[in-house]
Amino acid sequence: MKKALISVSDKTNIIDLSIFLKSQGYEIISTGGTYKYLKSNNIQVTEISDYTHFPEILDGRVKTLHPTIHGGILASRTKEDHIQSIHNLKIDTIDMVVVNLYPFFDKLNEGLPESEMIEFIDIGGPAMLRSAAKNFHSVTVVSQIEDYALVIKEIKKEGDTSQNTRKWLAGKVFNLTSCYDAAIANYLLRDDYPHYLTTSFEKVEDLRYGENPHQKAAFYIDKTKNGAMKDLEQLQGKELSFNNFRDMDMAYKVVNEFSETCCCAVKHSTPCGVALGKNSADAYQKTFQCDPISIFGGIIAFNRSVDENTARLLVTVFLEIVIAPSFTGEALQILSTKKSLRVIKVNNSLTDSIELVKVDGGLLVQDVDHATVNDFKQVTNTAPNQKQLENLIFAQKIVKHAKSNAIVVASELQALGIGSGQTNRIWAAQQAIERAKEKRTDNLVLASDAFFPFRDVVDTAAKNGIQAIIQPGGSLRDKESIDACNEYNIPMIFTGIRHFKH
Ligand code: 93A
Repeated sequence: MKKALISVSDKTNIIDLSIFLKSQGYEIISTGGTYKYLKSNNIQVTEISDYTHFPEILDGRVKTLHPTIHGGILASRTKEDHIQSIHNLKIDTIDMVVVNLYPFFDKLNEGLPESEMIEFIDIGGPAMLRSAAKNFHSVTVVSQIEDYALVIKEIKKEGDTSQNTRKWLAGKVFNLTSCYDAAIANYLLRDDYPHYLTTSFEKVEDLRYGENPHQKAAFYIDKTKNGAMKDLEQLQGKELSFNNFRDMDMAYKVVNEFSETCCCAVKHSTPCGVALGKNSADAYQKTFQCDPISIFGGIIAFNRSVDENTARLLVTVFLEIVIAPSFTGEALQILSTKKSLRVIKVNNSLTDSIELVKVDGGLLVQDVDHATVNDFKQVTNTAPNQKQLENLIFAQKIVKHAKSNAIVVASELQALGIGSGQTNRIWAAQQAIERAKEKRTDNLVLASDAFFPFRDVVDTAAKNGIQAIIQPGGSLRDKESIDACNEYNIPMIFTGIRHFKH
């Protein structure tokens, strides 16, 4: 008689699977809770303690950790001596293991005390899953509810699961258990060792392709916590691509720098327009003006609801994505006229405290650049006035998100020129100033992601009417730049915080 061991925390659909297995002649063995549940649903089932002749002990901490169970799962059906050994010990082979682990992942966001969290660390479940997965040549292992249907379908059709399916299910087990262990490790180390990272990501979907069509790609989510990109709701439009995810992430991070109403346009992972406004429509218009060319096919993010007026403006341009925390009904109706436009609602705030950079054969881990300027030093004879100061801080928050070397020129809480990704600072400054001046020439301020190695940026800024400068400072030649500012009577402030982004 074939045997299935069923031990599930989440009992969803387990009745259907059990009824099916019974109809196929399986004997079902179950742990306490699962046993009671199946029994109360009139399914004939053997209790684990009757099967092992050993009671569940330590409040269930030890229920399936028994040689009768693991011997029955792990014995190789093709090895004579394995079969002889278990026969001598009166151990029967187990053909299927259906386990759904203690819900450690789900409990992570409930803020339980550590003593309670520890009880959600499943030991026996992963042990059975791993045993069964190792022996996938002979054993079917089911670790996810969504796979019940596949198993039922194959057994119905062929009398058993196929070798390919068993291998796939086994692979998924090790993906799950490594993820599960990583979540536990990250939980225990979270406060004192935040960089002692164990990755705990689960693949949620294959993407059509990666950065380019010949590159395969997929999207993974962090199993250990919530996050903005993890909790997206696509309200309309084409499937999200690899580049879409990256750009959305960046655009959403920019608008989240501000408590005021903000809009950001991103193209090729680079902000090409950012502005604060009286409302979303106003912020969008100002964002659009920064670079009416690059915004074509761009990603637009808001930190406020998108309303009817904003939607009317958005549909006049070809855009890839609009992402926002909410949309009014009227806005959605207007946006729906653009069939392929992806409209994305974000249901979660940004949560990451660390970020990862893959290098060949390794991984770099660092804190997210959450630094904000709340302390700055006036280094010139004159200080920026209040309006200049507001614009300097605005520009400085944007320059943080532009690839280095980066310079942002802004006015009226609107980015007018974003020079980024340049290998020397003066080029970035020239780009930013040139673009800004196409739009306006008064009240311009300039922000730099890193210090000025020479006075050339100040000279160029002065020539082009820049009225105030913000930068980290820290160069050996800071004095040259400060002297230059004083010559031109341009107020400059130092933040002491560099924002390289590579
Ligand atoms: O406490 S355990 O780590 N020790 C075990 O021996 C064991 N065996 C199965 N947890 C164990 N399980 C888990 O119990 C399973 O992974 C499943 O999540 C749960 C099902 O328990 P019940 O059937 O009593 O509801």
